Amino acid sequence: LVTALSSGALAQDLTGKVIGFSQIGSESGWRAAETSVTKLQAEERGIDLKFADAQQKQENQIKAIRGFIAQGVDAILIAPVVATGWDDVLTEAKEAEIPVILLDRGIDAPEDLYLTSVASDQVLEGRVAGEWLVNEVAGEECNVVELQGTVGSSPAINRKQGFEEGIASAANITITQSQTGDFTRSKGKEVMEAFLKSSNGGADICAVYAHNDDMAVGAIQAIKDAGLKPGEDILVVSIDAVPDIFTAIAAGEANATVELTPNMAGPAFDALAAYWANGTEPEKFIITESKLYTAADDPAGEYERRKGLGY
Ligand code: GYE
Repeated sequence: LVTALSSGALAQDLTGKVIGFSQIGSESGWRAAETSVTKLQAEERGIDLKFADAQQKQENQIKAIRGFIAQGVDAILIAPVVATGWDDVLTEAKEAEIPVILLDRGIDAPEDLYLTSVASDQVLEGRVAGEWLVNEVAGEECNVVELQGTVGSSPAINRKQGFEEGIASAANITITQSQTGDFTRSKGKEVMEAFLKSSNGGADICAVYAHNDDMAVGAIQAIKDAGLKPGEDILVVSIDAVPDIFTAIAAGEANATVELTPNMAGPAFDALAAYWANGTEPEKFIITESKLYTAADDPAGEYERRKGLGY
């Protein structure tokens, strides 16, 4: 089960190590998958994982991290909800000589405050989505509405930038509306409803670009409720590659997604094992793959494969 997600090398035995994990919350299917895969990866190595769910609030994350420091854990994993405001607490961890590894989101802080960061290249993800759309519409006029992720989070900032880069060469494509849907299905639906209302019932929208699949799934529902066909009347492109988007792709209701692995913890634990074994400093940024999937990539099979991987 887990080995299929691992890098290939055998997982190191880290029995006796206590590692704190400050998770953002459970805003999306991808987030839930990351949580379960992290727990499996810890178990596989004998790690005692202390899990803290911050319910989307940075203040809760900071509290949890201070708690881990007070407990004297051996290392701390943090999925940072927003990019700024981490310097003080990370300095405290550094002074306590507890290595910190960032998972899936980046921060604006001096690089010596964390050992490494395991994440996807979020600008690239946006660019891949944008380039897909450029090819798909092949010169036709296309108005795009954008559902952004959590305000101030690195994936929202970077996926916006990347998409803009991806469509920069296409004068026929214009982003007409852009708003946050906070990475959730319910907000994605709500914001899409507003977009549809202010765009002639959706007649003026050619595509929706969502910073994650969950918001895309919400948008698909809103498009159907408005009497239009998602995937045809309005193209749908998003990021994550969670099982539910493959269901939508298989049904012709979504068109493309960019995958990011929920196994960010495996490489993080491997980096810690090497660091503890012989002081090996990992690369500052461990970058996971960003692969595009469309209806041509066996969506039903991809759905099943993920269900077997701990999603
Ligand atoms: O794409 C989204 C989640 O931080 C990269 O957070 C992650 C993003 C992921 O809620 O679904």
